[in-house]
Amino acid sequence: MRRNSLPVPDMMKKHLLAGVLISAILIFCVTPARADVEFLGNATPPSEPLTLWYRRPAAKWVEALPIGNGRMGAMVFGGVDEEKLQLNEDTLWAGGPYDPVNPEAREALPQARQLVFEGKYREAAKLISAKIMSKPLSQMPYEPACNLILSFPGYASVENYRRELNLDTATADVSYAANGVHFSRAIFASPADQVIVVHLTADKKGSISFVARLQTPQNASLSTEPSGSLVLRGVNGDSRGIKGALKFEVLARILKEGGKISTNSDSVAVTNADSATILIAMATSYRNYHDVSADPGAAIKTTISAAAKKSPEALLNRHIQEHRRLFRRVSLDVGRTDAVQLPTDERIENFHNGQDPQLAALYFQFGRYLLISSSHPGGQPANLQGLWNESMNPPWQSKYTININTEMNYWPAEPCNLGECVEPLIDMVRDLSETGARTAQEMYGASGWVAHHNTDLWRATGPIDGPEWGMWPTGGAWLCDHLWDHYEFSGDRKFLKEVYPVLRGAAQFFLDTLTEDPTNHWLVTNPSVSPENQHPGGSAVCAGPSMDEEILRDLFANTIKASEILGTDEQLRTKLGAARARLAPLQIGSAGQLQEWLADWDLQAPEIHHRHVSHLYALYPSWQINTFDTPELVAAAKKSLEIRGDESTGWATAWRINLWDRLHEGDHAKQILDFLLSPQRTYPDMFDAHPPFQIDGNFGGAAGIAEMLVQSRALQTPGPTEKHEIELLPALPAAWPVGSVTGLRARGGFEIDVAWRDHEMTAVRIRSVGGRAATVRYNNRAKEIQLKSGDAVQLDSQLQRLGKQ
Ligand code: FUC
Repeated sequence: MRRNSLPVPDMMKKHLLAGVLISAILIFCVTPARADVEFLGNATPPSEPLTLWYRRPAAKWVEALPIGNGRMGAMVFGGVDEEKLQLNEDTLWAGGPYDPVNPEAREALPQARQLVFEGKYREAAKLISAKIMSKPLSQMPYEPACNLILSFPGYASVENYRRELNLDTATADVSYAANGVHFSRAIFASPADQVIVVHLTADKKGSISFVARLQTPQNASLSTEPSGSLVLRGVNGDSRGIKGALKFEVLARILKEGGKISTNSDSVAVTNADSATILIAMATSYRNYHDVSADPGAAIKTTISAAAKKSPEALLNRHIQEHRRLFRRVSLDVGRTDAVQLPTDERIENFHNGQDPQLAALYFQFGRYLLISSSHPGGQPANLQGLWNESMNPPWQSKYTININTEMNYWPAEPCNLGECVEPLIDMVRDLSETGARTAQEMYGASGWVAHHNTDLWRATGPIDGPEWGMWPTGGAWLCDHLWDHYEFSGDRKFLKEVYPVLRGAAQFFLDTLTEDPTNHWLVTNPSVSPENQHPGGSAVCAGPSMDEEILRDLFANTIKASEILGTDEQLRTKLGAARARLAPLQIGSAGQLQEWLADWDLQAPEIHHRHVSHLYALYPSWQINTFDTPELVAAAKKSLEIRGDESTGWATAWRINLWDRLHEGDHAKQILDFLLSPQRTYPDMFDAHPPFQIDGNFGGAAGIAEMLVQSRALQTPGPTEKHEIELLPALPAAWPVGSVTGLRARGGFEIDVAWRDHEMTAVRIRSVGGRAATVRYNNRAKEIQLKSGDAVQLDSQLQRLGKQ
């Protein structure tokens, strides 16, 4: 991979010396070399309670604050001598279009299957390693674009410094006073105008001076434009033999009121301005996974010119309006104490004291904020770090790990009323159904499509990393849950019709590849793994791990249901029904646990506390195990959870919260949430510590809080009829005796506001979005409701009607 090279274009060379001299003088004038700034006085806490805030600039990346418009993101450090915005663009990944399928795979598969069925797992893994794994063995990393650095005149001391991220306005603000002048910085990534805006103001005219530069680890060249713009043009990195095929461009235009602006070869200086605004736009040549012919320069020039015509206030207003359209749909109140007056890092340190319920609400809304900021229609889905990554070689390439992590990213989306934010994921699944059809054909000789345990910008679908991780054919099938759920939560039949071929293709692959297990004659996946968990046979490679059978039970049921609703594919429906009946059933093992594998291996596996709890997919996110219909399996799932333990990596901890919610054990779930929100699993900027940073824990944690308050499911009744159930406060923790939530969504297309006091529900308002019927449950009571789309009903604690609205 090429890094740290900043070739200087020829035309610039002759101006270089002069440029360096001017730049040195400017930097010297406005940035005296200074060690530490002294921070005096205590800023007052922000008035908006949904704010993360701090008394010092960020010293580390996981202290910086994330902003994003779904496509472009920045981590804002908020320094006094120097502001740093670490910038990302969501299509800037290494490599170019590629097909990783191993041409030897298809021939080797029957032998691998045979070895697995004979119990020769190590030999199977060896063969898979040699002949079946993809080439290259890894996928492409997500990469940073550059840093914007603003060097300010130094100060020996500043007063009342405050750095914050207001979740309601989606702005990062910095303010302080120095030499009697009060300075403010507002930074936001606008989805409305497709620019990142840095707006610098002071309460005394002529006080704004700084030098702006861009720095990058990419192979790129920097230039400036006399109008006061910084321009970075580069190409993405190569990786694992796949050549970088993307061009990218960053444009930062600096505008000021009053004072002077001067430009040299690699920086722009503003001196003694009254205010200044920096507009940043970024783009790559990526059009889609097989087309990299877009013109990034043309696109961003137009964007910046349009934004420059608007005042900073207008840009801010348009940004806030678009953000609030989504953000304000849901409110959560679980109590508030004086702890809200403290900076966020101190609150995280103290959370274990149990005196700060509002921090859980802040964490919940931060999860929603992160999803809005990292997954906007038209952009890429949220990856392992959402949108925010500073490294050319991030952990797990910051890609899409689809054996849990990407799915978890989207767990809060539908219940937390952010259905639009799922669109990038749906688009990705559509792409995967194309690339995965090639993989299905070339690798397995099968119809339909398949994706293994990871994918990247190029929608690679082959098995990677090694058999223990990658030999898992069920990633695409699991992603299909999110397509079905998007329908369930909205009732949008047009959408269902559009994505039905994707569901059908995923199911068809398994009709072609499921194999009869010689002992029980069940239809099983082979070769596969129970994600990343070794069994006692010396490998993770196996046949029919419980998770696969569970995912396929849902995929087949949802495809059957969709075909019934759409009145199509009757024959396929029959085939799917027959295959579904022959999948391996859920089994209870000798310790009373839910079996993770076909054999009762759980207690002999090398890592009984393993972070993945794949077999518990049946309890959450699926509803195959639930407190209403399957009491024995509920007990078995609980036993498995107890064996696994509560504390794990970030996302694995978050999964456990949702699982205990489904067991209706809110106090247990809350105890795990307390661990997730401790400094061991939450960084000062509230990013989830896997560790290192991985965003799935944030999203899984937010989903876990929603699931304490409202749960909903679709009953799989045969035929085109649809039946739904909504449970109110199913796992309310005792620690939150009073509270309310508004705007949560339920399957069947409902919007729910619910309030409680003394641990009891006081009232619920249910508004229909999809016009379907549902059973509402609270405690042991149930009530049938049937509302027209747009109508609402209010019920009391006895589920008696309070009046129609
Ligand atoms: C899976 C997990 C790891 C990590 C990685 C990105 O492999 O087992 O914990 O989250 O994905």
